[in-house]
Amino acid sequence: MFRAGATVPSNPDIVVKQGTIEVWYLINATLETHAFHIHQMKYVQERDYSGQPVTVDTTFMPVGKLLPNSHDPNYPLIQPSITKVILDFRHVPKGTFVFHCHMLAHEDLGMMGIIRVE
Ligand SMILES: [Cu+2]
Repeated sequence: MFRAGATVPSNPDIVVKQGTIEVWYLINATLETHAFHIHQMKYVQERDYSGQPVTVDTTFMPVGKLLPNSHDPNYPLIQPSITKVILDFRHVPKGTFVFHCHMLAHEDLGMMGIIRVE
C-alpha cells in the first residue's frame, strides 16, 4: 500500500538489517520456471549447473516435480525445487527496493516484492 504522497510502499514484504548476511531458500512449487531477480545487489547462488557457487543477480528456479497422488489421481502433487542463495547486506545501502520474477509476464501478474534494508 502507498501512503498519500509516498514514493515507495510503506509496508515492505521483507525487512533486513544492513550489515547482515542472509541465506534464503527459493522454493518453486509450480510447473513453470521462474527467474528470481533482486535489485541493488548481486548474491551467491549455492551452485550453478556445473555444481560450483556463482555470483549472480538472477537465479533460474527449476520447475517442481510432479508426483502421483494416491488419494486422488486427478490431482498430482508437486515436489518443489529448492534453490539456496546467500545475500550479503553488508555493503547494500539502506533503502527500499524490489525483487521480482524476471519473466516479465510473471512480474506483470504480481510476482514482485518490496525489500527494505534498515
Ligand atoms: Cu516467474
